[in-house]
Amino acid sequence: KTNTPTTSQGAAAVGATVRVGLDPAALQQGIVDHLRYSIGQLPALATPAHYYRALALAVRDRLQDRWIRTTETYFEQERKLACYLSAEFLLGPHLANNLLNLGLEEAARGALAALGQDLDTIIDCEPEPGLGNGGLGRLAACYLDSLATLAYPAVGYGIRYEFGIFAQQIRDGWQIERTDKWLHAGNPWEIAKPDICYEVNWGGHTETYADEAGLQRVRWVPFRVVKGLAYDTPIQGFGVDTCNTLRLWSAEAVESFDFQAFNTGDYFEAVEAKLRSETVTKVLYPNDEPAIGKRLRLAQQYFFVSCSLQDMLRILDLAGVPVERFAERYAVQLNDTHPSIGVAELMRLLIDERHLDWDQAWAITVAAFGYTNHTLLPEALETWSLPLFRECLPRHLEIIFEINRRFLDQVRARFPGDEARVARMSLIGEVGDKQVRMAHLASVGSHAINGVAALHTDLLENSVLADFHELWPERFSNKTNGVTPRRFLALANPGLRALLDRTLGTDWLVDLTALRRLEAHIEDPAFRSEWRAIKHANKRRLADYIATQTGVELDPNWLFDIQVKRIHEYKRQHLNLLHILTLYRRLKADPGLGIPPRAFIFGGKAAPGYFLAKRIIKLINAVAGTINADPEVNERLKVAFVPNFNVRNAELIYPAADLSEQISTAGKEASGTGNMKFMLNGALTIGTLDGANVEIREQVGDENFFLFGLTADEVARLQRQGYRSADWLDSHAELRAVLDMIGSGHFASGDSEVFRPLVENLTDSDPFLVLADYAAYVACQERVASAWSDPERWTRMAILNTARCGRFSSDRAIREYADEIWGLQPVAVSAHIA
Ligand code: 6GP
Repeated sequence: KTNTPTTSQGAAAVGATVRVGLDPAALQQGIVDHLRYSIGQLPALATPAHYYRALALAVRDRLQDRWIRTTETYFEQERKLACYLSAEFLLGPHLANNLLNLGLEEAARGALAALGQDLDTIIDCEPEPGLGNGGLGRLAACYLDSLATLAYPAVGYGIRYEFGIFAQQIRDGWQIERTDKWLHAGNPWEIAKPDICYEVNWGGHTETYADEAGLQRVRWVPFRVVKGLAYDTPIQGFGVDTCNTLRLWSAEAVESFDFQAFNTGDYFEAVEAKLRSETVTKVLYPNDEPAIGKRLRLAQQYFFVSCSLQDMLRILDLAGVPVERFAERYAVQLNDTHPSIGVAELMRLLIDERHLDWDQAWAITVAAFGYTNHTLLPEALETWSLPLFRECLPRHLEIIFEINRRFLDQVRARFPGDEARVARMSLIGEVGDKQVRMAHLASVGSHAINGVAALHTDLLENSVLADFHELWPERFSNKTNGVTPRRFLALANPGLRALLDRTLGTDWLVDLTALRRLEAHIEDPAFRSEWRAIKHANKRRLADYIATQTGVELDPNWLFDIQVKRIHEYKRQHLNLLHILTLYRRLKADPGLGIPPRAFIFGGKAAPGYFLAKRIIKLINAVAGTINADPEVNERLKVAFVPNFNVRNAELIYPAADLSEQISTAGKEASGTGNMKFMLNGALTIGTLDGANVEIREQVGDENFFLFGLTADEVARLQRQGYRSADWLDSHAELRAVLDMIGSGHFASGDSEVFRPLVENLTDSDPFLVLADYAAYVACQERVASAWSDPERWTRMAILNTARCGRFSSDRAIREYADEIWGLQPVAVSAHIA
């Protein structure tokens, strides 16, 4: 494969050449036309934002034939389709990615230049579709990119949130949340499909009735009905004609319901009911763990899953395929438990609406669904209180009870007399208030269950889902995460891309293992110096961005030590801080201390209600304020917090890193994907044996990875024995001094209250064993410093990181899902119309 896409001429008409031509002149005409006919803007008054929309529309025109042809091909060829159900898709900006995938970058640059515009400025005008929180949502986006690039027939199904993840501002060191109005100026990438819409019930009760044949059936009489409307976004593969669909559902009130209220004259009640319906897709929940008991969250989950399953059934009907063959035509993947209500919903649709019998419906359901787990944190395992669930989804609760009854019979038959096991495995938790356990529903209803890194799958099989693994070992497998090299290398790091293209050719873009061939150049000093120059330029670019965002000036010659990810205790941004403060104290005591200058860069959002995470952000900023202003240390240490970490600035951050911080408590980070993005861009990792770090280290070699800390087993053992953080304090005077310094108000103008909860959390309980890993971490950072002092050695290690990251392509991961879970074959799409 090459990265030159075929020229597509959807319609044979001459006009189409102008409309969708890929040369700069045709593209320029497209931009001018859209500026005039779609946007209605005088060229003389057009701002870059207008040009952005005009270019986006012109690019969408050029996707359109491929998009339609892809849909048509899938329909004609009657092949299996993967349906990726996810409450989150953290896509990031589309424009640059689509230009790359269509091979249109140079044409766009030329067309805009002819119009007196600069492509990079135009690209920066795109508001980012941030329809996700972090790892799970971004993984879904990488998987869509790989599915299209590898020509797999696939649809992403999700929610068209009107407000995506909040925009983070830093004020006085604290995180402030601002609503993300990403749709404010319209969204040129989506196409509304108002004729693709479904009704979704909510609340009410069920009743039985006899059908024409006299059979007893169940009818759901809802309290409320909401309509779901499809909005489609093209997902263009790289260098191929495949252009898949991301279908997001938006909630709308059902007219007939308004009319009832209008007729009874209650105008305001009617309008309020309409507003209530439409709040379902208003906003993304900004937590990376469930918002306990939030009815609206359950409504969102059920809403998008029901629309998606009804859509699959409609398409099956259109194709004339009997519903009995559902699982031959669809592989439905549950991205964590958020869509797991789908198991009960498909059963309801098949039994109540299509009148299949239970056994047949169940066989179809289990054959169709697969479940990916993304976390072991107990607080992140979704449950719904039984009374709430019954009130919202009465029919589903009946179905879940019946699934459970049959399932527990199976458990009892297999493990007679083991009622403790039955209680542990039940879909209904009875500890305290009764709850529906969504991970159990997903596990029972899926033929395949997977974790997202080798260690995580192992822990899943031996802890959270151990009983299920014992019952059905064949259902379990590992699918280590991956990331797309198109966005996170080609787009994010144009300097490195050019070097790779020149050195290796371009096949690395679709076969990341080709980067192995870089190893042949590692002993070439000219190559290494080119490598360093690229990294230096990337660091300059990030330093400029940070200076404009925060006022902090960083020197690209310093070691860039970066931790970007959601702020969470288990990810241990505070362990990183303890190291910084250790250096700070050492420098204050001995200004001549020989440590290499380092810039510590942080970024990440905290869930708005996560008290300690928000204090960690405040502490990072407070430490930054003190250190950056102190001439005794600021020639060796600087600290910066990049506000509003998102996909766009991530693309500036990963390529600029020398050191990647992956320092979670072992056993807590399911995989991590940021770790892979850093590696791809030649950063070295300092990390624990957690998540995919384990596999990264295997790939790159022990000698090229800075390992420290307790293993998952050691963590578990310590916690079983009763971990006492005080033990670690007593044995370490430097640690004690650092904590005292934080507690004293040294970084808070003498205010000893603001960081007290953080310090007490560590000294009193330390649930994530920060203190236990502190000494090993500081020692490991000394090894980092000494490696850094030898630039040639460091560069060799950096090159090896890029060279050996092939396994972490989302292309590899998607092939594994397709082969081992979905039974999915690629389908070549050709946009040529004869
Ligand atoms: C995340 C995990 O925390 C991260 O380790 C993993 O790389 C990522 O999923 C993709 O698999 N989990 C979530 O974001 C989440 O919300 C429920 O889990």
